[in-house]
Amino acid sequence: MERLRVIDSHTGGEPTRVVVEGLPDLPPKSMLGKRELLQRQYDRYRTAVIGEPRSSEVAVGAYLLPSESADYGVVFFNNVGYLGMCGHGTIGLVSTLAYLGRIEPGPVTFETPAGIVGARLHEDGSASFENVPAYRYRKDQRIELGSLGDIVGDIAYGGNWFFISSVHGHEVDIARIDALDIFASLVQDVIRIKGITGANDAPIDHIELTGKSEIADAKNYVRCPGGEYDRSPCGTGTSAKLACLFEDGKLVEGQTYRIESIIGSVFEGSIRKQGDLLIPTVKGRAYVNGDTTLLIDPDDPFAWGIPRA
Ligand code: PYC
Repeated sequence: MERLRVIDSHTGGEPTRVVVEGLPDLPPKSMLGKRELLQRQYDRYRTAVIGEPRSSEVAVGAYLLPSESADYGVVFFNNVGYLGMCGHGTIGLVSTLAYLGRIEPGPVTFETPAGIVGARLHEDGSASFENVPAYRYRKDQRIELGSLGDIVGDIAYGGNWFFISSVHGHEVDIARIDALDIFASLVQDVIRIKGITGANDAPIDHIELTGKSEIADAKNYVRCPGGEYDRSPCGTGTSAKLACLFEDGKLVEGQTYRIESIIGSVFEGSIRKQGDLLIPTVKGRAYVNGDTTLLIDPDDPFAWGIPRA
């Protein structure tokens, strides 16, 4: 029987399951190398940890790994593959390390496949992270949706690739979640079919629809690559949005921007300039809600998860 110790948390409603013990040895030094090996040789761990029947499609996983260039290494993954970075997951990871007694309030660094991310556990239990540089790749990209007309938005990077639109004709409200899911899924399909990409042909795998908020500066609906919507305001999506606002002159350096998720949780973000680079900081709060040992029983036909259609 294989055993994996996982710590569960949620950040503004979005779950993160951190694997802290039980993974096989991953010899490559960099997180990019470790991610490639995980993908090629050990993908069954991803489906065992966050797939059904143990977990759910919405969960994001994180392998906590040793790093030579930061305090910890991390590779994030979801129901369909691996992420370059994950903002809510980073906040969840900081809370997980605090729960394990491995960090005190103060700074901590992570090596991710997207680059080094600095984070901080605050005295009040909240956490923030200074992300990899964010940028807008294309402004006002028009996408034709056939009989539904066109949608215009920005293509931007915040550790993952986003198509971000605030003029989409939909109310960003949890009561409209089915319509938002169907619409964003269509936008995602058209983007893929038309070959619209980020820089260096990177797939745009997150769709971000922004609307009005009564408690923050804006409200976010974000569709993730596996078809689930982010319950949090999305840390990498917030980073990409901050870069677009900054480029449009709607946000100045150091100004706090508050963004509400589709379920009402809030992140705060701001931009710092470093030369020509835009460095976003995003702050939120996670709660640890599980400390579990997963058992992989060789007799269990679904020990490694239920294969996705
Ligand atoms: O918070 O960056 C994020 C994120 C990406 C996918 C789900 N959450």
